[in-house]
Amino acid sequence: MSKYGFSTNSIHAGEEPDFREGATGDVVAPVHLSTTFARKQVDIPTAGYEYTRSLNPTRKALETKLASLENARYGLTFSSGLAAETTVLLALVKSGDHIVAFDDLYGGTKRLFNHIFNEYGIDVSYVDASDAASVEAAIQPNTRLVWIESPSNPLLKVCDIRAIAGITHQHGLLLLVDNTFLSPFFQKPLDLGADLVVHSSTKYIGGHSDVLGGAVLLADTALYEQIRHRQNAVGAVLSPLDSYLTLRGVKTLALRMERHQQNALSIARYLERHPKANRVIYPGLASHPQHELSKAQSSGFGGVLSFEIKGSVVDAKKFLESLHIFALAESLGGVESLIELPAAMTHSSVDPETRRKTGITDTLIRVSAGVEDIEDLIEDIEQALKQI
Ligand code: P1T
Repeated sequence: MSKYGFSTNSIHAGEEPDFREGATGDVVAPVHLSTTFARKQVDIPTAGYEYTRSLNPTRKALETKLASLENARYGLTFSSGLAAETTVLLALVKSGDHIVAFDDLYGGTKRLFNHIFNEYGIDVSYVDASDAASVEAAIQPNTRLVWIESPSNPLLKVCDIRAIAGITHQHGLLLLVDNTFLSPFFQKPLDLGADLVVHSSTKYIGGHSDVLGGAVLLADTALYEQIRHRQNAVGAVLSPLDSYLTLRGVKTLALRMERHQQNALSIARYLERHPKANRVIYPGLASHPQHELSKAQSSGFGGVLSFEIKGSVVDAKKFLESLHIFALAESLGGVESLIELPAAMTHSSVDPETRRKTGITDTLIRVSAGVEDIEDLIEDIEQALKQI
């Protein structure tokens, strides 16, 4: 583990200047666009590099950096969060296996389970993992993996990662935590007992809504080799230019996360007092059911909150379409504030009955607080709420 702090690692890890003979001492990791690497002798790849799908120096710099930020031994980066998830599943489960998954997950992750892996004989049970006992109750003899997000998307439910890791390991299973919402700055699931962390680095890690990517971080060598083998075999890798953009973005992660959180908390407090808002959900509010747990297992609450418009779907849409600064868009974690209607956008692939059961109502709005001036953000919300 590195002796340096989070910000120091986010800037320097994986990007130490190279002073060897012939090297130029770049302070920023060079972008290695070459798809292939020449060698002098048939049996000896130059510095271990053969072909960019297998290994690329720019991608490796990012993987080293992300591993240091999650206190992981190994990092792998992918062309998207879903590419990371797909590759992990290809490595960890086979036909006849069973997964216990949180019932509140990103809609695309549920689509991957229900529409793709189900067809290959992988069975998934969805449970409310914010109650750790329900995870244990769903374990079957063929269960291989427990898959959670904490906080979850879009309901910001928080799971007791330590407790679930305990249960998972008692049954000889693996625990995967999607840490996209808090980023390693606020939460390090491996330190809490998880076996694997996945990220959509499209979000806070990249931070600027200009690069799609995914990451897997872990400590176990055998698991790492399995996932790396599948990644190379299916080709789900992050490109050199996207690795560079992500390296550039992640250097300011600590600064951004502090501000995202500050703005999210201010917006949540404002909405809690507003007569046209209902059910404001943010783990940083004392009213959140797992506020104390969040404080115990994470060093912050993140930049995403959800709430309901007191009114109809038409009112919710009118509000969203009246905003000037908030972009009405999917995704989260960029410097710009984003807002969306999960039932119609990010979670439209989840069937309406499941949405209703899990609490994703048609008027639920998800906010990704950016890092703009908070006065401008509140004023924008205020004027849009006046339109309904
Ligand atoms: O979009 P992609 O980089 O493939 O990542 C998928 C993904 C995985 N995990 C979580 C928690 C996510 O939120 C996402 C992507 N989510 C959105 C695009 C969204 O607006 O919620």
